[in-house]
Amino acid sequence: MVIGKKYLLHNPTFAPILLDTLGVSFTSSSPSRPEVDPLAPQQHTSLLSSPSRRLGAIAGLLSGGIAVTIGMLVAALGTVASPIDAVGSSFIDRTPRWLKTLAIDWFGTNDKTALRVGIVIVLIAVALIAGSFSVTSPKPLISAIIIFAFLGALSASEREGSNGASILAPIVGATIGIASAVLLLSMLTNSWLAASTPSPSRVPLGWDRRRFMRASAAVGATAVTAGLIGQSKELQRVRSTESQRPDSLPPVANSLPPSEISQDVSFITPNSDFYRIDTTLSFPNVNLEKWKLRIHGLVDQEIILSYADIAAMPQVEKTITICCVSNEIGGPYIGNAVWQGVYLKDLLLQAGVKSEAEQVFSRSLDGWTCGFPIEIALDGRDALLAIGMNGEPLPLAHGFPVRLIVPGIYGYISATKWLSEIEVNKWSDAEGYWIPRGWARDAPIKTQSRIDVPRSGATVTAGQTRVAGVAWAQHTGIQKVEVRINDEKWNDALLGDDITDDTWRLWTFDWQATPGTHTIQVRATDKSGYTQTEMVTGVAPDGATGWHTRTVTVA
Ligand SMILES: Nc1nc2c(c(=O)[nH]1)N[C@H]1C(S)=C(S)[C@@H](COP(=O)(O)O)O[C@H]1N2
Ligand SMILES: [Mo]
Repeated sequence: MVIGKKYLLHNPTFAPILLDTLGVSFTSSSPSRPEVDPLAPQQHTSLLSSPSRRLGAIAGLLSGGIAVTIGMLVAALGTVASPIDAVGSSFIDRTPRWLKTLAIDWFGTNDKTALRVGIVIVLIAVALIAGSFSVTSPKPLISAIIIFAFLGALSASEREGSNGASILAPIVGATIGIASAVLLLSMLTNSWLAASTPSPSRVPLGWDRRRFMRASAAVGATAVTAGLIGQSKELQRVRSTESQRPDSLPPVANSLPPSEISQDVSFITPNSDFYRIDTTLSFPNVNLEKWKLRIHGLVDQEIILSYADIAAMPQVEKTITICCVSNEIGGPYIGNAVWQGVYLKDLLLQAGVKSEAEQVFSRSLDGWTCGFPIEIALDGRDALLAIGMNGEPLPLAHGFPVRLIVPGIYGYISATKWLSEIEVNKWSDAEGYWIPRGWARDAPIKTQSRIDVPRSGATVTAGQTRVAGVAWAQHTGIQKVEVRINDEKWNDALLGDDITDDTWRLWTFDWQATPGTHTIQVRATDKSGYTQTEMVTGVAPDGATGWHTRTVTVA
């Protein structure tokens, strides 16, 4: 683009050809334009309108860019989400179910990066177009900047934890953006006027052009600098949250047996490999000293706990497999970890749950909410207020300082990360984040199984071949796993240790592989006697069903 810009500036006659080459056409010019005096009255409009639009687009890009990066900088200084992330979060909140499912299908856990990239592409496109239409009057570009600033401020105002800086960021950004737009466009208009006034000397045009370029460079450099400072402030913010994580966890009362070792599939999912699903674009601010968990609502007495209070309570360690309702058959959004913390039930009993209570409704520092039946919290299962994951304090991505872990129900109704509040209430009092978005209110985890080995796309050599994977039916337990090849008879797989009913079970099956293409299928039977249905359903509204099938080629 820089080359294009220079080229256009120095060769106005050639501009339409270049624009055509770039696929941008503002004039109906033909490449074989006859040699004419470029300043002849009947020619100069068509000749010069193209390059000036191009320059307008550059002015649009630069002033839009500086508006965004100054907005990012102000937001970072105020330790709030950047205007882009605020708009992104508002977009996430309004994403219809089909689009959310599509985004996860296409981009997986990169869906947030995809969203950010999408927003930036829209901004760039609008800036270029608005700029190109602003050569004669800056109104289109100024309007576009104001509209986006308004969107940014509106989105920021609906974010949990937003403050003055959230609203100030898009306003300051827009002000600088508009000033830059006016500055650059006025120079463009001047150069345009200079160019269209036949003059024996081209000096005024050259002078204006150089000024425009210098001003553009200054705006561009300021934008990049602001962006870089904003980015480093944001990294600093995340690091400062990270630095509040204690070095170690308080000791636990129970100790778990060493976990099963398998070459094929890991029983415990390391934190670095653990799936991450949430609606958060940037980690919420955590101030560990000030952090308080409030347990209130339909209880006899409200409880307020600090992190130190929770850490001082008797600690338990439980191995629990959690999974996401958006996990397709065979999908990766499931993980098994050793969670450390305190029993949720103890705290609820301490608060005294009133008989009319129906729902344990929780809220996070980023404003996300969910709720599950009070019976599940009280029926004796290992529902935890967790502070540790696999021997270390909860990582930021997994909910530091405190999260909920409830065996047997999907994460979207139970596993609140960055927990801030638990309210015991009635179903009619509040709905969790995903419920009005079309997901089921009650969502026990469905019995499922997955083939992990042979990995998809792996080349298998004929002979004895290890087929392996995991099967889960949290809080019911896995009783049997069967494997079949090419729709033949089902064979019992060998099951790994039955640690508790709340974890997945590893399984293996030794297969005499013969050359050719084969399908491998798996199905699990849980301890209630239920065998996974063959019927394939999608993830919405309460989890996918069907048998995981993998096709392999044996050489
Ligand atoms: N604050 C917050 N907590 C949340 C979510 C969220 O979007 N925000 N997503 C939930 C969902 S849908 C799942 S499946 C689990 C995932 O936990 P993980 O990211 O630690 O694997 O967290 C739950 N807790
Ligand atoms: Mo989820």
